[in-house]
Amino acid sequence: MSELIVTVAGLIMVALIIWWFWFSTPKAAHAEKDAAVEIAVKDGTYQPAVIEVKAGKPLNMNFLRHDATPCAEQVVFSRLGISAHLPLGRVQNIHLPALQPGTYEFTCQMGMYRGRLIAK
Ligand SMILES: [Cu+2]
Repeated sequence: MSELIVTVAGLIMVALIIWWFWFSTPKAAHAEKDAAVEIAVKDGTYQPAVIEVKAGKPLNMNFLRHDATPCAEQVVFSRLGISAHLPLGRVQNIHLPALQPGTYEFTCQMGMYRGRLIAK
């Protein structure tokens, strides 16, 4: 009987985890026209992590790093060959050239923090 309870509890846990992941998929934020994209580096994530931007227009991003971990120190746009140091608690502006339509990932050096620009 107790084994059954453990099994059922386990299944409920799994269902909750799946539900949580399903409903917590980040929705794409939209960059305001001509405004910089504001990104908070917080709690192990970039917030927002998915941003829709206009293709064919240069773009400014403002990163504000809250996480003290050295892991968050650097942001890398590998496809663009751009990287920047993010000072703790101070906004770091990053200028990006006009993007071709497509997806551009940005990550910390180790790829633990992950974000995505979707240029349309
Ligand atoms: Cu990292």
